[in-house]
Amino acid sequence: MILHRRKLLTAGAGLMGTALLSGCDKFAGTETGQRTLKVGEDANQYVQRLLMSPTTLAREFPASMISPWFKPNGTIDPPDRGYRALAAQKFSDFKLTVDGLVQTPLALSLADLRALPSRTQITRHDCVEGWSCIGQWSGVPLAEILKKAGLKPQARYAVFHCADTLEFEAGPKGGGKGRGQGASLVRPTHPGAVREAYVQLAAADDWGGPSTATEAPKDDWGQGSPAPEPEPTGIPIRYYESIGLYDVFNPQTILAYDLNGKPLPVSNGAPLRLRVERQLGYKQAKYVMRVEMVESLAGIGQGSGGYWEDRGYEWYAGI
Ligand SMILES: Nc1nc2c(c(=O)[nH]1)N[C@H]1C(S)=C(S)[C@@H](COP(=O)(O)O)O[C@H]1N2
Ligand SMILES: [Mo]
Repeated sequence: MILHRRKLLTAGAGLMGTALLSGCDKFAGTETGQRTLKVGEDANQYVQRLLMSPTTLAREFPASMISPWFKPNGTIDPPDRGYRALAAQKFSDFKLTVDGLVQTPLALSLADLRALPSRTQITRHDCVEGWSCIGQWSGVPLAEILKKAGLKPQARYAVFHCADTLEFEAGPKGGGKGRGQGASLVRPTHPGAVREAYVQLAAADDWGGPSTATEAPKDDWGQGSPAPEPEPTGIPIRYYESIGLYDVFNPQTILAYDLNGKPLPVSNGAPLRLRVERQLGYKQAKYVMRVEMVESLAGIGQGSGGYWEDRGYEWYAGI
């Protein structure tokens, strides 16, 4: 196991060395690019911890190496009504919820977040599907937000609840018709298939509702929505991710609001997305609405710590 991981690290180092990566480059064919399932997870995490201290940073790049275009992947335009209403107002009503095992739950506007200490970093994003992009991210270190909220001693993980629904689970009344059932036909099988699933859903009916919506329906982003939307007969399954305290306190772990010096585009996760730079692309949760501190991941989603983790991907996606 450890030898296997060492090979991976060597492959990764070689990749870094060769690369004057000017655009979004393929790294499919490397073992890192193809690693998807839980194989070797323990060894992976073990070696990471052994070789690197908690504050070891991912490589940062000069501005000259920023990719001209940062390829968006997965959800690129959340159809959820609540999100569209926020986007229509340029996120002026957006509030990041910080709750769970904290002393003081918070609701932070973008202005609040921008007033906190910030960090800017130029890093390489590696998607598990075999492409990389270099981008400059600015945002607030997660540690700063949690300093403000105060952790309770039992807190072990940060869970990031996102705005975008990827599929519907049939609800209690989901036996006959409705999108709850149809959605299972277009359930994405891998991150890049999310867009395709949306196109099929959009063709099927008015999923997401009119984009002209001006009023956000009440939505607590994961605390047990009383009125699931946009699907009335199915339970929306939204993207989520999680990291351990080890990564929570890494200085490069930020909630980013700017990409390449400009407010994050919707396609890259506006208004706020996670950057946890020593892990693969799917950990970089976009459209983050809520950070929940928990003691265990057992009660969240299907219990593996993320939407793709619940479908077989590694929780610790170290690169
Ligand atoms: N909310 C949300 N976050 C997400 C995804 C998604 O579909 N929804 N896709 C993930 C994947 S697989 C990747 S590679 C990156 C893509 O980020 P980008 O669109 O800025 O390139 O976002 C990750 N975070
Ligand atoms: Mo990805």
